[in-house]
Amino acid sequence: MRQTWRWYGPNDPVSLSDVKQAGASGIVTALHHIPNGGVWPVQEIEKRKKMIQAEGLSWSVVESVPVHEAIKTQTKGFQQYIETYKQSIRNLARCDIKLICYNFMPVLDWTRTSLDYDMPDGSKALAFERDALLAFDQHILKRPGAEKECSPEEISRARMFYEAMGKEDVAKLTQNIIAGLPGAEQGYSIAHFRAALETYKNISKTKLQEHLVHFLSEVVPVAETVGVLLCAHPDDPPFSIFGLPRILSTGADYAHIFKAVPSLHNGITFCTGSLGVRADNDLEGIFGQFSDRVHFLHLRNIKRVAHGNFYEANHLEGETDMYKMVKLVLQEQERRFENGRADIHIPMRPDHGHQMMDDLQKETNPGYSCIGRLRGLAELRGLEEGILREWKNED
Ligand code: DNO
Repeated sequence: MRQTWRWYGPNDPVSLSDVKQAGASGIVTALHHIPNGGVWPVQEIEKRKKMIQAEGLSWSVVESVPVHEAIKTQTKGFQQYIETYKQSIRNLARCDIKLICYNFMPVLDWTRTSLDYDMPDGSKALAFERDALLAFDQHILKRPGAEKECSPEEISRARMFYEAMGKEDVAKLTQNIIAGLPGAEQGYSIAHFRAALETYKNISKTKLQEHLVHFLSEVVPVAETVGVLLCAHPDDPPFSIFGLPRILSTGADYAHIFKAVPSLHNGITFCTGSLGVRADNDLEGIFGQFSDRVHFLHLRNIKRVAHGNFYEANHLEGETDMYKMVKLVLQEQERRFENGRADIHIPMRPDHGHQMMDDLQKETNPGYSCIGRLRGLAELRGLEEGILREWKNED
């Protein structure tokens, strides 16, 4: 696997030199200063690329070129935003950057309710608690109809959760959910968030799927022409929140878009953490089904707890059997080698490490502190090495 690391650009408290010391060789980044919907200019891409190369690293994956909300809702100007997206793909290809990750989650990118969940070893993790989300939805946001989507038990649990909160807890939960986690293109105020949810009032799951398929049928041919691989990140969490439709949460969801746009340039960012939240997602099965179009890997782990809650576990712990997963990835790489494919080494990155050790005292991007990911990367690298060495010995 190609060992990569997400870097948020020159303002990231984790420097490129830190990344190099962690042992990664590839950088996963984006031009976060270009507003969503704007073309990524060649000059800006080149500038960032040079900065990365100056440290002896290379820009392996773009995460993400964001998809504008107008494209997801097919509202005013969406066709123009699709054209803009195509131009960014062409510009990236001109700079020889050929792997682009994106997501198609309505309104919010990834969502957590707690960013400092206490682990028994003293480190802090990210977590999602359903009662907290419902308490926010029903009592802070006061979304009309929110209660209709819940069972009476859930309604009373959400009320109890809300009633136990102080003013500061309310502010913190609100901030965690709508202010925008690292990598999210947008943060919201309550009023702004309500308005954004309204734009999905008439968008069913089927409609949103149609919008994604339309987007893909436009951009994938361009990607194919210039040799770019696109890879869709799963919904995180992989179920509906705030009554919004979700269309990339299961194997069946991915099968739908691959059937509609079969090109291998239409691929998947295989995120074991996002997909793993659902007990009904058979990760090894889904990987097997789409292995030839897995262009990028997020190898993190989560632990499911009661009531649809989860926290982010250490990379080798949690629900995903990382040993089996990495073995499947390495088998896929062998297949690619045998088939003469150019993209043999699939880029992978550790993800959402715990905040631990010195990082507990520092201002860090939630999920993206240095030491926790360093641990994750080291564990994954060791696992890969062990599997490969064992295979060699068997020969
Ligand atoms: C969170 C990330 C996501 C991801 C985007 C891809 O840590 O996995 O923000 O980058 O959803 O577009």
